[in-house]
Amino acid sequence: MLTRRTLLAASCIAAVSLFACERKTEPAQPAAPTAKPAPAAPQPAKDKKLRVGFAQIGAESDWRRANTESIKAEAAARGIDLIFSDAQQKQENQIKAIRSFVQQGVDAIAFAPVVETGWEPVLKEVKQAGIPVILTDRVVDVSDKSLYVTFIGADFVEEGRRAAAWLGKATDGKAMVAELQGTPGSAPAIDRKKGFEEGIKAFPQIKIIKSQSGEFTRAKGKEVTETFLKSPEGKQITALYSHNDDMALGAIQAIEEAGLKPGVDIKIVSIDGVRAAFEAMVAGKLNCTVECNPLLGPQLFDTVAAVVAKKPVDKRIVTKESVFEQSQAAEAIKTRKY
Ligand code: GYE
Repeated sequence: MLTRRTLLAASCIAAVSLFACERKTEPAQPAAPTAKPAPAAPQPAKDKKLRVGFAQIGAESDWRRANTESIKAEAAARGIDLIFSDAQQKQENQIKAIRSFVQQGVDAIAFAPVVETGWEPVLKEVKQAGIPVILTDRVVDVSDKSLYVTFIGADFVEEGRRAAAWLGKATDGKAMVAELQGTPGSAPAIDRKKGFEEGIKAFPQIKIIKSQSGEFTRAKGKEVTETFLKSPEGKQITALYSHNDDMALGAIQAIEEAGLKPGVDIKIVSIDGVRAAFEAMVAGKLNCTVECNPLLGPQLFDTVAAVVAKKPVDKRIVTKESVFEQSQAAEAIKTRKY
């Protein structure tokens, strides 16, 4: 016959965490066979394992993979029950995931919105369910700002300005630029374009002569650069501004295949600061990367803890970042964490 203790032990094995296991064994006092089971004592809130739903965009770039890794590792380190969903670049998949988090009654929902618009209906549902929403990496464009608690992420406009400032300095204010944009409608694509255009105003002889989306991926970055180079204006291109490193790495391949020297014939500046970009700088093929930090896990879960504890948090949490040039790459690569 199965004793109560055996049953508890079995449920412990099934339980995901050791923590949950320890809690379940606590009331396992030898009970008289005739005694009614004691009503479960209400668990103090602090003992409850936090459940957080995270709706990720996908795995389009090294940046994104580092971001996912940071979130998963931090949740595991803190004993948080993370329900992670990968939307494969589709807003509708993110919306579905968010709705399923609501059904599962999570304590908080976090997500990186693939595009800026179209979030009101689902965010209203989440608000009605009383679940706090934390945006990471990208922001949403909603008129009612109470639909989310805070947005943790970089200042993309500033990143674009930094790329422009570097290019102005490196080219003596003269360049014919081809631009690789990120995912259409996404906050980083919109803002990095805006910041760069703003920044080059200080250099009247810097002109954007080609601009198209490479969807933040290496493959698309390569493909679009090939068409840039083959176009009638192709020969005039002296610089490439890419909204992320992955597209720049694809562009480097296209430039080499066209018989040109990336980093020399065409100066390249991109954004993110992933390890592969540092390697390309060490090889002399990329000139500059503007850092954008993907390691948002610790900040995200600090914020979740504060929000769940009903402590006030800032509406906007900006991550700190710098700019790396080719000459700094060999040294800086030693301490890169992504
Ligand atoms: O720059 C790009 C990624 O939203 C900041 O998304 C992020 C961007 C990042 O795919 O590589």
